[in-house]
Amino acid sequence: MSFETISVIGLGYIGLPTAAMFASCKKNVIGVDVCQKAVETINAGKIHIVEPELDIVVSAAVTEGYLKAVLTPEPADAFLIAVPTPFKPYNDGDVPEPDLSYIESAIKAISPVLKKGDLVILESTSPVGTTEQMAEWLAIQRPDLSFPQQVGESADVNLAHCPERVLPGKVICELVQNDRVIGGMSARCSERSVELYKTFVEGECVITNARTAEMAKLTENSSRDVQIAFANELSIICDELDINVWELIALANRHPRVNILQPGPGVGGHCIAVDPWFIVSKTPEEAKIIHTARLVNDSKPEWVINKVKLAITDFLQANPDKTARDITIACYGLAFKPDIDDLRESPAMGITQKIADMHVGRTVAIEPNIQEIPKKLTSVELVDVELALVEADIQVMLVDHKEFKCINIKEIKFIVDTKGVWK
Ligand code: SAJ
Repeated sequence: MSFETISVIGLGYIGLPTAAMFASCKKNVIGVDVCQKAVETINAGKIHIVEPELDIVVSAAVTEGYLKAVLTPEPADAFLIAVPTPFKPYNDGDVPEPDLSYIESAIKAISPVLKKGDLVILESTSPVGTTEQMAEWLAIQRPDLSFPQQVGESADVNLAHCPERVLPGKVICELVQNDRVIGGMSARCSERSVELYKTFVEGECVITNARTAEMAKLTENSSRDVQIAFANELSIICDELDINVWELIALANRHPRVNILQPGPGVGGHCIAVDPWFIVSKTPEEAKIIHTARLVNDSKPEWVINKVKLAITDFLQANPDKTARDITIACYGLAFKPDIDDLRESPAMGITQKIADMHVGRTVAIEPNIQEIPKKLTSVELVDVELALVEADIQVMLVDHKEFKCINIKEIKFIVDTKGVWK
């Protein structure tokens, strides 16, 4: 059975590009989102998120009539679920627990329009066991249909987990070129999912089971988190031992089998700082390194703030005629990583706000990728590099944007450089 109509539930950073890619291959795509504004924006051929090239693909898909957005699901041959999997509210020090309520709502929303022969794919990053849970929810909603956990290969509806793995900023290119992990609940579920993705995926579609596919995605991001934690721990050790950590890592990486990542002010974004907790919350006794890496990376912003406090003390010792009120602190970069405008879950944002809260003098931020200071950042002015270099007494490097790499800081004495840009 071929896929003529494809529905994508959740039109965010992953769902919208995925919907647009199917539509660009002349499939009829029905995008579903609970946000009326997003639906209207997409139907006008525009986009509500920032991602290079996405505007062109969406505009063409809507104009040619292959993509439409709606609030309520309509019948389709395949449903891809790309909704958020955040944490439930938790207290400091507790292990965050995943909140699957968006997936449950999506399942309940598609249930009435589901029919024999349909394929349902979970794309959202999810704890191990979620695809099986999804199958149970569907079976409760639609007792008239059969599912793989009940009858295996002969199920009326096929189910699979196929995690997205694209890098924000390179989504369109990576959607096409990356290999895909396809975890079907039966061999038939996997085969049909491969057939669907082969519409636009040029990478290899590698088949496994649903649980392994879920764990594969969590493992990829946990691996990166653990490696960044190693680099962050090295940066703290080297600071103590008066060693330049960037020189050290460059030297160690000359070994043919060593590849250490880069330290920074902490780990941001929606994925790497989140997904490892899905492993830790399932297997708290066993996931020791993964848990510790999270704690190491989460504690780095506090370490940076302490460095800024030391820089203030050093400045006042060197300038006894001045008080803290006279000091201007410049924070370079607010985004969660270089050369993007995405401020979500950014350690640089948190650090800048904490500096502004603790410091009695002026705090300025330099972020070449945004036009105005975000509303949630209070008592911080947005300035350009030139002004910061002239007026600030302490320079705090938080994000290695390309614009910052050519700054000449030879004359500047009071620096906290978390990215090794001014090493
Ligand atoms: N970071 C460092 N040091 C490094 C590399 C990164 O401190 O050497 C920091 C960044 O500054 C940033 C954070 O880590 O704050 C995350 O950035 P990232 O570029 O590592 O990853 P994301 O969150 O943009 O995207 C990741 C990707 N996963 C991997 O590279 C394993 C992407 O492929 C996933 O699709 C995405 O998570 C996701 O959706 O899960």
